[in-house]
Order: sequence, then structure tokens, then C-alpha cells
Amino acid sequence: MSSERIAVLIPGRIHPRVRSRLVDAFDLVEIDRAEDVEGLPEEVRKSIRGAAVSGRFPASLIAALPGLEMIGSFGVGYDGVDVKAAAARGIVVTNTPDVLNDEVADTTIALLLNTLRQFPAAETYLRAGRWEAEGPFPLSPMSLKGRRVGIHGLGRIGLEIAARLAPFKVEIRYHTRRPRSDVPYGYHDSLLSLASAVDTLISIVPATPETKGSINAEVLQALGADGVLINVGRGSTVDQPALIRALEEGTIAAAGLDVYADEPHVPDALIALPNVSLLPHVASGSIPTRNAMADLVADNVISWFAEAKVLTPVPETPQNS
Ligand code: A2R
Repeated sequence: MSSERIAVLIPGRIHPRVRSRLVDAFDLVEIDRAEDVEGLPEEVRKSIRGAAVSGRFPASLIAALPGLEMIGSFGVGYDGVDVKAAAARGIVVTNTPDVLNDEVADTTIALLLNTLRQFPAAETYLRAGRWEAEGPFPLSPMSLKGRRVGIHGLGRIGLEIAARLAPFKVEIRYHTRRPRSDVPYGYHDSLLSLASAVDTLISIVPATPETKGSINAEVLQALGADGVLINVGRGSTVDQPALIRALEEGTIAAAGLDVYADEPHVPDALIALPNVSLLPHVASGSIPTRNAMADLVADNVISWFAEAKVLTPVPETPQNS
């Protein structure tokens, strides 16, 4: 490793474009898992000043890197990075907001319609030759028409979801911790109150101790027998066993999920349910959007070492702290 080049750690798998954007200008130190940092020669470990990560960056890894200045995290959610440990050391963490808003909002509408109108099952029916053999696919019991939709989290992505829902002529309400002054939608100061007022709940909040398990049995009960839950935020927000029970027992009607409690594991009990539409965490998963996210990770790393500032710091680690 040449002495003037800056060492940047990549712990685990990351979008190949992050690597290709950085490889010419930086000495990339690549390890399979955060824990493998212990196997690096001491002078390499101490030389690391930046990091690019998709997923976990625990406090133990931060502690093992005494020269670390910034962590560029892939994705808008950065719950895998111990930001508290980073902030305590003055390390700047960046995420990739905004560039995925449209893709995630588009996916949310697709998942909502798939859940209500059972389009994946209808296509499976056609492909199995059943249309010709047995006749038309059964009418879907549910429709988007006339629904009252509650959005749990009305941030960058939630606003785009709301904007896409408006032309569907549904009623839109929301819950966040603080009401927004720039939207015409009805505000609820608790998730339970929102769930009681709507029949369709879309969750797009970050994974935090506060949101963990917040969509619980009581919230699902309040959503009601016509209720539909769509989760495109984080799996930890939903009490997954309670959701499975609610779907099995008809406490709510259906769910559309892109995120799960323990990805990539999806419980058999969930897969066995006929009233769910399940996606493998693909909301932002198009090549153009993932490329834009990869570019933003690389641009943050490059900008930090060229100009001592990043483009998109997370709120917990403002760059001038
Ligand atoms: O609570 P507020 O006023 O800070 O509003 C934010 C809301 N939010 C919550 N709402 C209810 N209870 C909570 N405990 C709570 N914590 C946060 O979630 C805000 O309206 C929204 C988050 O918006 P942004 O920070 O702009 O995030 P963005 O880009 O929309 O992405 C949302 C999440 C990511 O964190 C990933 O986990 C996932 O979507 O892909």
C-alpha cells in the first residue's frame, strides 16, 4: 500500500459501483464481515480513514479503527451503523436519501394494488393454464377504490407515496411524532389513533427503538377486519408473530410486505397465507436507482477526503460537530 493513498474499508458486500468508483483513488481494504477486522495487520487497521458499507457497522468495528473519520452507508436507513458510537468519536456517517424516493414510492403503489387486487395470484393462475381450463380468475374481494389510507411516517418517501395516492382519490391521513405544516392530510398524534381512523396502513418509518414492534396486535385490531397493512419501511416496525396471527384469524384482511423481521428469512407461516403479497426487499431495487445510491456513497467518500465535507450526513453526526 502506498503511503499517500487513503485507506477505505469495505466490510462485507456492497454494490459493485461503489467499489469501482473508489478503487482508482483509494486503497480499498475489503473484509467479508465486520468481525474480520481483527485479522488485518495492525498498520493496515490503523491506516483506515474512511469506510463504505451496506448493512452492519457495529461499535466494535468503529472501536477497532482509531483513524476512522467517515462512514458512507448505502441506503436511506442506516440502522445497521452504530451512529451513537460514531458520533461519540466525531465520525461522520452518511446515508443515501432522496435518490430512492420515487422508486420506493412507485413500488409501494404496486405492492398496494397487488395486495388488494391479487394480481400476482392472477398471473400465476394464467401461467398455470387455469384461465383456459377453469374459466376466469375469481373477482378480488378488495379494491383500492374508496379506501382510507394512513401513512405511518411522512418524510421524504412518505410524501412521495402520498402524492402518488392522491390521484387514486383515496382519503389520506398520517402519523408522525410532529405534525407537518405543509400538507393537507389529516394528522394523528398516535399510531393507534391513525389505525382506528383508516382501513389501509402504509408504514415507511426508520428502524429505531421507538418504532420497534410499534405495529402490534392492538394496532392491527384497530385497523380492523377490512384492514390492509403495507410495510415498505423496516421489518422491525411490525410485531411479525402478531401480524401472522392477525392474518390467520381475519383480524385484518391482508398485508403487502417488502421488509421482514429477520431478512432474508421469511417465516413459512407467512408464505403459507393466501392473503399476503410478499416481495424480497426490492423497493429501491432497480438498476438505475441502485446506481444512484452507489454513486452517492462514493461521492460522500470522495467529497470528505477532497473537501472535508460530505453531501448527506445523517442527523446524528452533523459534519461540523
Ligand atoms: O416523527 P417525525 O416527525 O420525525 O417524522 C418522521 C417519521 N418517524 C416517526 N413517526 C412516528 N413514530 C416514530 N417513532 C417515528 N420516527 C420517525 O418517519 C418522518 O416523517 C419519517 C421518516 O422520514 P425521513 O427521515 O425523511 O426518511 P425517508 O427518507 O422517508 O425514509 C424512511 C425509512 C428509512 O429510514 C428506511 O428505514 C426505510 O424508509 O427505507
